[in-house]
Amino acid sequence: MKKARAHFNIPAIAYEGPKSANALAFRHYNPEEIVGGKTMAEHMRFSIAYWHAFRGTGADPFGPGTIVRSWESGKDPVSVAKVRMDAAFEFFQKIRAPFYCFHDRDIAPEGSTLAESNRNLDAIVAHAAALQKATGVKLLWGTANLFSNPRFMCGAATNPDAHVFAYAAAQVKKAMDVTKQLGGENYVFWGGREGYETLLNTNLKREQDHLAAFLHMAVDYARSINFKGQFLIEPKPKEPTKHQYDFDVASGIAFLRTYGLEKYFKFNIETNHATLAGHTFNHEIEVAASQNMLGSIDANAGDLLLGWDTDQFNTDVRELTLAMISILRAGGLGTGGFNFDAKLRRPSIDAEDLFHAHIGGMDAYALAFKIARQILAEGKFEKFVADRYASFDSGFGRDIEMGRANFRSLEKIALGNLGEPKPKSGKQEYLENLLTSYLHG
Ligand code: XLS
Ligand code: NI
Ligand code: NI
Repeated sequence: MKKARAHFNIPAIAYEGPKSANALAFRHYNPEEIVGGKTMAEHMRFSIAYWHAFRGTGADPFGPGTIVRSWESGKDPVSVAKVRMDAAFEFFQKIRAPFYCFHDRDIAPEGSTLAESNRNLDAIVAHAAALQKATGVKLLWGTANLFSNPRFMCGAATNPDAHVFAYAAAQVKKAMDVTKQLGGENYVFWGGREGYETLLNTNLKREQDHLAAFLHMAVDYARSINFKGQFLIEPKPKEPTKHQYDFDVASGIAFLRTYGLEKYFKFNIETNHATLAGHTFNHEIEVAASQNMLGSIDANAGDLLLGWDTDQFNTDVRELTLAMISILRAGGLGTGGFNFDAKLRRPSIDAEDLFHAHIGGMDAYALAFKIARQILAEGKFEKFVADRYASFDSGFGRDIEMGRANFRSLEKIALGNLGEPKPKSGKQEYLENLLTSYLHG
């Protein structure tokens, strides 16, 4: 492949350490640094979200895009998409991200028929394969956009029209083919419009049955093409629809179990979706990890004062440290990674802002990772929690956990000579201060 011209007037980002005053350098993320026998790049598995970084325009419901990119020109949509992809891979390399993620329609323009869309996709996927080979950047996950086109206004797999269901099936089939072709390590299902606006026009039971049938077909198809990537459900409670079926991790688990799908899926947890569901990021990670279903992370943040998916870059080291503790305790993300499903604010129109945004996110995650490792190595919180449940380690507590106790045996104990249970402090304030001491000394 001939050497493409540079689209960014910015050199590759270097690690310069916490004292660096260079805003275009990493202060905490050193991709080559070895921690616990692996490089930081291998631990973090950072990924760039194509849709935000390379299709984001700054548009919002009150006005059109503000962001104009120098590479957005060409004689036809497919050639524009190729140049855009050249710029994207230049960015992936310069920001030192080993992975990227996409929706089918992010990378290639939709045609006037499905067959034409597939042809466009094939042309761009060939280009992506060559760029992946030339740069070493890999595909963390692929997915299908089943929410932008008006045909999906009432859902894809949960659409009341079987024709739309069939169209969505064909689109996911193709998206899985290209994800496999590009060596994608996971495949994501985010049900953007798999929900409802009003129950007045909705058969909730039938829609959930249809969604399950769709996911079973996806599992069967993956098997038939020998696609080994991990399937991930990305829960979100609302937006764009008022109620989405994959509301949060807990309802996702219940859904998967109800329909016999739990063996095939893990969760892609997005910070801002957790908070929209009324949970913390950490909560969603713990719920998934508790069932061995923690798959990957869509790394972003919401705004405390806004009730929608603002998809901001997360620089809250405290929140990320808590998340990292749970992730590390669960044994990491496996084939998953930290994908920056985050976008620039509307007035952040410079190409350089893409760098500032991702540097901030990567540094915050790297710092949180290191603090979390130290916290786990010292084990103070672990010990506190273990002690708190110690009464279940022996005696009748152990019998309860082992299924050897029942109401009669426990009544005998409660009526015996133990007296009243003795209240013990939960020590939340002490623990919060301990966390602060790790964060700020
Ligand atoms: C939207 C979702 C979406 C998924 C991929 O809120 O986060 O971007 O990550 O379809
Ligand atoms: Ni997401
Ligand atoms: Ni989102």
